[in-house]
Amino acid sequence: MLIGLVGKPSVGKSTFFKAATLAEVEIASYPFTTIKPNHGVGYVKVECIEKEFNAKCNPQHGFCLNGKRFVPVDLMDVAGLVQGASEGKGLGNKFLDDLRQADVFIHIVDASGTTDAGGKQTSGYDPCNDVLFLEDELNKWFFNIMIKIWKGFSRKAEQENINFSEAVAKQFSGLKVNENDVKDVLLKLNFEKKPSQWAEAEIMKFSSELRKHCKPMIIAANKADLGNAGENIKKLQDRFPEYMIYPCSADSELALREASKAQLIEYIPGEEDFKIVGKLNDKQKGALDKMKKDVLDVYGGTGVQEVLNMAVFEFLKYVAIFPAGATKLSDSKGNVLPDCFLLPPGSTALDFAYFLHTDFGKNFIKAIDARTKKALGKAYVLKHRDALEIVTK
Ligand SMILES: Nc1nc2c(ncn2[C@@H]2O[C@H](COP(=O)(O)OP(=O)(O)OP(=O)(O)O)[C@@H](O)[C@H]2O)c(=O)[nH]1
Ligand SMILES: [Mg+2]
Repeated sequence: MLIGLVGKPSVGKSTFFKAATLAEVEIASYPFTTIKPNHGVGYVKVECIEKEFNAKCNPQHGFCLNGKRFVPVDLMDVAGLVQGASEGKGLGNKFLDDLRQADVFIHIVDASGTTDAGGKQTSGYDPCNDVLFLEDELNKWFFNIMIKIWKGFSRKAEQENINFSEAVAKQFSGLKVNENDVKDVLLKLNFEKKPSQWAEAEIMKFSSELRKHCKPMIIAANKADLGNAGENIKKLQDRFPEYMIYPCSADSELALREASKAQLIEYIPGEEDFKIVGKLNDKQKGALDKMKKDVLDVYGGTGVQEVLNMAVFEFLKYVAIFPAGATKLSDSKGNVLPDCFLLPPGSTALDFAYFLHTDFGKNFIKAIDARTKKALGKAYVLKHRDALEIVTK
């Protein structure tokens, strides 16, 4: 699973990325601070199952704080996109290319309205424009890739009687397009003409729908700590009811995580409060008080963790699964509940076995629910926070 952070310049993509990963990346108030993409590991937060088993887990990936398990997800922060990027404006197509492998986008917008379309400082900018332009650019990006080869490609598929959805998926596999995505889109559009007869408008419609399907997007309304953000967030939510829109303050999350790393405060990402444990000077104390009053008390958290969780669990509907022996929770090295994995919705016990190891899949006999000790067949559909043992031949 790869989450791409996208948006126009200076909205706080790198700040969000740094807050989520604590990787050292450049952050600045001028546009195009980021040029080369940043890759890092962030975490989604899951209620750990350790308590139910009266145990203390030792995660081998991620970590567990106060019963909250943080499960790794890959994040990518790219250069800012500007209008016309698909035609080469700004930094052009290069970083659209960087986004090819993303499964989902978090579109970071500046909800405070203090950056213009090019990422320069301004006031009173309507963040609704950001949503419209980004959709447009992403759609054109898919369209430009399709249009180049469409005539020849569609004619060949028809002449040779090749399954069209499969052919499109193959051709665009670099964009993580799969056959079912194409089938769903074709069904939805229900065009009468054969693909080789489609006019540009139809190819555009098809490209846009496919983009929406393959690169779905949620919106992080960032800089929620600043002046007009509250009003703008409401405006965004009213104007775009089809989107999940969540307020956040990446800057606050970064400050809290850094203060926590420096052992000045105890803070669990995503919580609405923190505890002072170190010696703070007046400036640090003032900054933390302000954050508490302007962000945590208003929004119930900084929103960064919530946005990541929303993308993975509410939007993509992934489930977190703990491999766990029915009689023993630890692995061969004595690590208790060492792993927690994210699987796509609808995954079965057999999918989970294959996910763990091809041999587990091939030799699958049954799964056992570690809570109830009940046996589950290969078609069992995994539920969020299941704890399962796979029994093999
Ligand atoms: N007040 C406030 N400022 C923020 C927030 N997030 C980011 N900023 C500031 O916004 C400016 C731009 O942040 P970056 O993270 O560099 O933005 P970016 O989207 O990565 O920009 P490019 O790499 O140029 O596309 C910096 O001055 C940040 O400190 C926030 O939540 N609140
Ligand atoms: Mg950046």
